[in-house]
Amino acid sequence: MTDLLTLGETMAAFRTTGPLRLGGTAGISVAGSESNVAIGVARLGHRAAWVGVTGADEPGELVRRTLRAEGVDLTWSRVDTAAPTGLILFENRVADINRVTYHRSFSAGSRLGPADVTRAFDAPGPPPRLLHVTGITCALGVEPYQAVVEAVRRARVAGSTICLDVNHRNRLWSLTEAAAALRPLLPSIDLVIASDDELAVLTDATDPAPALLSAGVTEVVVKHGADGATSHSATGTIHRPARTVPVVDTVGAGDAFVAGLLSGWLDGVDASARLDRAVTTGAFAVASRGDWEGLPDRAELALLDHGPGG
Ligand code: CKP
Ligand code: MG
Repeated sequence: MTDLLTLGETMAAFRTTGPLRLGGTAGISVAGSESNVAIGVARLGHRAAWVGVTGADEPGELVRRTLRAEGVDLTWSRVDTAAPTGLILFENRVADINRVTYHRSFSAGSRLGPADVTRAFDAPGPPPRLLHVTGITCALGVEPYQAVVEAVRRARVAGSTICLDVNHRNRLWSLTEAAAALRPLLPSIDLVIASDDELAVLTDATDPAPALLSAGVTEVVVKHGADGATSHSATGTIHRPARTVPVVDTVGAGDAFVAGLLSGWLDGVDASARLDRAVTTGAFAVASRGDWEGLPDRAELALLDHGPGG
């Protein structure tokens, strides 16, 4: 049985230590919000599956090999011979500030469509316990958006819990476009995750969390960056401060947070313990270079409480 099913685009990632125009060396890895979450959840011992498309090329092999090595199920992913795997460049400028550039137009990843999702949901066996979708996949084009719509529809019918991370990306679409695409999904969403500034994508209300709860969402989790996170639900509001760690690389921190939160959900712990785990996994990502490389396994979760000496 799959605990968490997610879908999206994963790219080969090049991390430089300075401006690319100066040449030099780059670290090569993979990046993609949804697969970051799948990796985070898999490291914590849950069964995670990623639905996505890669090109028949070396970057695509890197993506597939990395996800497989991290224990992510690729049964419903596929290779498309007609388009290349997308690339993402992280050029380190100063301290933890990166310039991010996508090379993902017409990529294989953007050829994800509803048929990919149908194959996943038609597979024998119980449906996934959780479906996780993000605004990034919706922003990739009509077909990827339809894939998300279909995944949400099928998950609803199957009784899976559905999580939406707004994950707004200005480089991919405008706030208005994001609002038009994501708001119609809301009646089917159980758990919304957004940073403060992303809530306007989902509602025009001056007090967004209560408005989303009245629209039928069960829990709204708002990330405040260095100021922690807040969970809003019918049972009340819970706040957790961020954990204090040295800031090395903030990219991927949102996904790490989501992985911790969803892992807590899969374990059946309460909202307060879910938030504790989310700020902990988020802190691991902030304190390590790379989107997902520093994410903890089960035993490491307590490291920030006790330090390496235990
Ligand atoms: O919101 P986060 O910083 O956690 O997301 C980072 C990911 O998918 C990163 O892996 C990148 O590839 C992306 O978001 C993206 O498409 O921007
Ligand atoms: Mg994010």
